[in-house]
Amino acid sequence: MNREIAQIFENIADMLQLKGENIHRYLSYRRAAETIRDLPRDLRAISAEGGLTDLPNIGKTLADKINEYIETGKLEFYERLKAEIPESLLDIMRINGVGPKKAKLFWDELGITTVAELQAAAENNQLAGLKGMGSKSQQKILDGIQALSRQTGRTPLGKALPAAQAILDILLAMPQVIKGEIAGSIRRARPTIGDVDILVAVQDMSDSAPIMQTFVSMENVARILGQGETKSSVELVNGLQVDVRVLPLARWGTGLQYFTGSQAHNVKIRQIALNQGYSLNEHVLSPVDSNGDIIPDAPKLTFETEESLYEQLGLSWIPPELREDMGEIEAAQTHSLPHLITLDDIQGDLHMHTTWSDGKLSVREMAEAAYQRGCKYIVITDHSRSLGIANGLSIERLLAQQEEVRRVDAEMNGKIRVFHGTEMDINADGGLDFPDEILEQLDFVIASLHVSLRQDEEQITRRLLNAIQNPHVDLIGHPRAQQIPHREPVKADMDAIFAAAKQHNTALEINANPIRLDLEANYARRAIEMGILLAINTDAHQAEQLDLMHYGIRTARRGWVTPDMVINTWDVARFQAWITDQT
Ligand code: DGT
Ligand code: CA
Ligand code: CA
Ligand code: ZN
Repeated sequence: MNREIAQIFENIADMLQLKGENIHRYLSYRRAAETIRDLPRDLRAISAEGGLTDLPNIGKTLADKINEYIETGKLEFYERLKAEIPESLLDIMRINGVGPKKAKLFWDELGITTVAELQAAAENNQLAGLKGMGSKSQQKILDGIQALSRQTGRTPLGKALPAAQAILDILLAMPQVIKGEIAGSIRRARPTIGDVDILVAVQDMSDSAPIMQTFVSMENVARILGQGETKSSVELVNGLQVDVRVLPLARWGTGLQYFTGSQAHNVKIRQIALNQGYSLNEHVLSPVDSNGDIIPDAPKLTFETEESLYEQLGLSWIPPELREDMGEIEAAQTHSLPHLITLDDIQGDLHMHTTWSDGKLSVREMAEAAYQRGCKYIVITDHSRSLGIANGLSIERLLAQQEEVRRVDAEMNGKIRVFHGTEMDINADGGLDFPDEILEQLDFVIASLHVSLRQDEEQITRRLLNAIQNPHVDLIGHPRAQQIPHREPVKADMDAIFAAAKQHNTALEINANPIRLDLEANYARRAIEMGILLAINTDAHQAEQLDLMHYGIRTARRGWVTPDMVINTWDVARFQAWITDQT
């Protein structure tokens, strides 16, 4: 109880400071938070004795607030503040080099409410021109964000994968390199990455030295951690560690299998090999005797491909995203692995923003960009009215937008279909941001949580259930509302949510933006096992973000998702029939 209240007072102090309130006002909350944090006794006991106002830094007003929280589990004042100020701004304030004044400046000037948005703005050089800012202070903020993510120790897949690909491309361009692959947790598409593992194959190990020299001489290398014939490691200037391994082509299969992991998967694979009379390491399969000792003169088996290695062990080749010892080995033994979704299966994208709310392109430009990427249909889903910071649409603007969407749909002349929807906020009290008579005029309705994400499990669950049960809501957007790596998922009763989604035929999103990847794989897997439909969407705010779809696909594959369960793999006729059916 003490810790909870101290945290709330701390947040209130930050929010008041952000609002530019009088220093005495917010300091009184901050000092009270400190007092409470250091208290040796539970506030409830002190309150019961009527002793709250005897505590240092706590007067009548704050004592009343403490009592309110003890009695109701809530603080009206705090709830009001949260409705006014996005909580995610507090994370921004806490970045080294930001603070409340700048957080407010970025919010006012650029509508920035999350660390990820701040990072994007800094990377696009949007902060440097603001009042009191410059390119130096902009860089300092980027460093602060970097430091924050280093604290978690893991790098988001969305950062690690492009960095790894750029290095691999440099190596693949070398004449000595026959082929190469990103291995490790990136290949398995974990949402966060410890370090980058890259493998390259050569005809002969004498080709290794120039490859390693090129690798450690890259301009973004901050430190060389090791340089050898088979393995070199560096730390990049952004803090990411990269291991490159060189192996002979003849042993590519065993090497790639081993360094893809996961460790748990490999342990079980080695046991299967042992049961068949072989010892498996990253190089070869070696015949063993009945004691499990390697038979010295027996010929060793090498594998140029993973497929041939798995086949030797009696297994189907296992897609890397499944290699977590979550049942994939048993399924490979009976050759009953699922037929996983691929990027090619995707025909539509059901979640994107335009200049009507916080996107960068017009409806027409979005349609063109999606068409160029091979999309057969899209839904325009701008934010709804209560999300003022994202320039959410009033009912009037929503209806005006519908006319524009209809016009663009006609202009595109069947090359791509353009549907009209909304990404409607699920408000803090659980209410939906548009009334039913408006929703029923839309082709497709997404409902999403954006505010009051730190509510307790019961409140969050009630909000989600309320949206799922509404007959006009087709999809819950990023259901867990996490942001990688800074923001934890909301607390919610996922069993209840899945049961309701099943009952009401409401689909759940896998949001493909690598900051979200939400639903996470394990929940996606449970959802499809229950027969709940999914949609994998980019949530693009600009053209390039339409290219993020593959992250959603990777996440879906980690969740054993097959194409038939994903509504935007359907052709436009089937999709249209489904949304019409949904009322
Ligand atoms: P990370 O880097 O923490 O995101 O996760 P991974 O899976 O990339 O782990 P990493 O970089 O330590 O090693 C890459 C792969 O190499 C790992 O998935 C499995 C394999 N591996 C590394 N060390 C061991 C080990 O001691 N035993 C086994 N069985 N496999 C290992
Ligand atoms: Ca790794
Ligand atoms: Ca590694
Ligand atoms: Zn969105």
